[in-house]
Amino acid sequence: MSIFNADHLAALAQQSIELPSWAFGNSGTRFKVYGTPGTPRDPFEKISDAAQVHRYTALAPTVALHIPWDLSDFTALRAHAEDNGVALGTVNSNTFQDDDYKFGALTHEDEVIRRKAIDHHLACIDVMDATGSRDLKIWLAEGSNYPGQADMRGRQDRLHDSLQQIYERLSGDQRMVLEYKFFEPSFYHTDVPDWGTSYAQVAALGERAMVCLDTGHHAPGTNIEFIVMQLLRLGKLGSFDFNSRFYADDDLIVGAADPFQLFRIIFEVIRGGGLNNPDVAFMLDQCHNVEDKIPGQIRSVLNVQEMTARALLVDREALAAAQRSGDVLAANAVFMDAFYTDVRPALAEWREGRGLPADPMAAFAASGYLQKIADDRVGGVQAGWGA
Ligand code: PSV
Ligand code: MN
Repeated sequence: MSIFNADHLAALAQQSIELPSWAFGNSGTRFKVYGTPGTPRDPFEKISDAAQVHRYTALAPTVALHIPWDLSDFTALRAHAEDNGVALGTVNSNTFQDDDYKFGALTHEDEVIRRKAIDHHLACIDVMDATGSRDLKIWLAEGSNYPGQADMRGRQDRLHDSLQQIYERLSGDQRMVLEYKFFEPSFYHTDVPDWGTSYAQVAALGERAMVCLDTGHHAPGTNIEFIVMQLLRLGKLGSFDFNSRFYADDDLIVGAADPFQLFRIIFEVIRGGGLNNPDVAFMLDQCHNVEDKIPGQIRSVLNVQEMTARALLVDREALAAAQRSGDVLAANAVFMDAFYTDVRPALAEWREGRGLPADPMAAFAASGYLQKIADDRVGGVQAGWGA
């Protein structure tokens, strides 16, 4: 008999995780970006690679784009995605790689530069119209490095005005999600450093503006699942950027550094009604600097699936009873029992029953796809940061 009941299986069958197009390009640190044979040279090849992840896992039906890295003929890119069994997802804006933005973009003191940054976001919404994407994700690299350098209050006011202009351009079911990050590239103050600032800014806009929580964007030791709980409680958790970290914004494979944290986060998602809720997008935001990119993404979505399965196994009734009676150790034991359950054999069996490979990592490795793209993709410039 399976450890999963029908409700668990229905939840697992519905799960979908969006992949970042940039995970398929080369990436690295400020010291070195390593190239890999077969790395995509354009957005079309990135989509082809992303489609492999969905093919072996049935977990990743959409791919997020980054503008301008993925600028292309979006009608053709959309058709290419559909031909490969996936769809285009969240559009990410980029105001962090242009000289004009050294002192800010949506917060800039200079109205000409601020206008340019707003217009970039309006152009991203044009892209969403062409791709059929619902969400515009905004992450801002702005802030300052030295006390006294910037008028922090004035920058919040300009940020509100800029976001308002962008928000007004959204139509239909389009949404904006505002991502926060506590530091980097600015080291003294950041204009959207935490969930509270993101919440304050999006709450001032309206219902279609939400918060994006990137799991790598908090100070070490932060109780991220508390933030998840609070944002769900407030109806403002729009999306996750999943990844894991040992130190700062490491962008490692989700669940690699701290599987227990991922379990705790997903438990709060389930408890708060956020699992398989279209209002809460599950995305990855990762870089594969030293490992193969496609298997890195397969491993990532499987890690999310595995921790979801474990979190679904928490006996919520027993937990509530223990909490009510003040039985600290019993409550903790109920929680830990689910976390320590090895769900891998049951998931493998369930996958096979759905016509999927029991072991997607092994099946992809056996397919020869990595060798094929290494042989086929000769010449051209490999995609990486900046393309
Ligand atoms: C910033 O660190 C971030 O998390 C944002 O989501 C960006 O869009 C992404 O990384 C890619 O640079
Ligand atoms: Mn992110």
